Amino acid sequence: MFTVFSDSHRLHHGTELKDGVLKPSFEQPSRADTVRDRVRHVGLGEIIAPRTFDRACYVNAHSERYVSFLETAWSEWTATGRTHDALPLVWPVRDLSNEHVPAFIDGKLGFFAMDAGSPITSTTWEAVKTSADIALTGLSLINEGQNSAFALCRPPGHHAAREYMGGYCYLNNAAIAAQQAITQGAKRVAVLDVDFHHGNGTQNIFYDRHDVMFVSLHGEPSVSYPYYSGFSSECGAGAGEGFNLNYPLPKNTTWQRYENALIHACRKLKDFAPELLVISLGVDTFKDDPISHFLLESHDFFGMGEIIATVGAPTLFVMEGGYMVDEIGINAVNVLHGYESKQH
Ligand code: OKP
Ligand code: ZN
Repeated sequence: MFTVFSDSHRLHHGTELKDGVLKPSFEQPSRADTVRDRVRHVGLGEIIAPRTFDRACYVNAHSERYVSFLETAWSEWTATGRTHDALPLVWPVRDLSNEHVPAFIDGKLGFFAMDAGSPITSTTWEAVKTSADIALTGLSLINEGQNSAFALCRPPGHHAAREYMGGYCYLNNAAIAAQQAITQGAKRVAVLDVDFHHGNGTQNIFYDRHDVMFVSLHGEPSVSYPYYSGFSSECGAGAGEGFNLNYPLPKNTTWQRYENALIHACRKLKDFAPELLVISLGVDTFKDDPISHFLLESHDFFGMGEIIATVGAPTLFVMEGGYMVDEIGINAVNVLHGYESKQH
């Protein structure tokens, strides 16, 4: 399997509030390098650089005004004399107005963000754009005849919705690739999200769509980030009703329980018969992940890949979360090896 990777991810490294103190984010540059090193070490396949894509590919999944915000946020922030990471501090919750986009950057930051977890620095946009291009390049490989590809994206994307960033995410790499496949003529595309956290952004982008099915396994929102989405009652809207499927699972979920849910999810996906399957591949379901609450072991990730293969569709793996432990490389590549073990 080809891996698409770029050193440009290192252009993004920011801060986050931890227990009320601003510290380096859990979402560190070393993450992607650790996974790349593992890909090399086991000889998964060639590692190639991303191609560049038109801005229109991002605007297909996000709104024009949101992409413009991401492009200019840093210069608007520094024009006010500030030099540290741009972070939102106020949000238009419930009865406050969502009608007017503020003109001032501090208002825009809250308007276009779900939390303070996605800092913007001078070089964030360059890294973000390249991360989306990595996913789009992975899709191109599949269009050119590969059965699967690994888009080693960083920063991740699945919390980024049509009009907001959050949870370390800016552009939704998986959604941009899924939408690009539809734009190119695919009739049915599915996104399966196995990151510990609910992919609220991907759900948001495709919620009213019947051509893109979204399925997610994640920590129960009542006790796990992002707290306000990922409930099993969220089934899609309008024409999209029945094409959004959530599997919230309790804290301390082990492989046995996870496997049952995943087999169920993959049967639903197989029934949908997608022409392309996009996997939001977070490996923060690992037992030692510092911000998550499942108990998967490294070898369980091989089983995850085997089950994903039962959907029987060309598969684009898009890297999402997985933090701070060396095993993220082993775990991500175990999924890919598990998948490949079922191909002939
Ligand atoms: C991104 B991805 C932990 C705070 C959690 C945001 C988590 C984003 C996860 N103390 N903040 O889905 O892995
Ligand atoms: Zn996650």
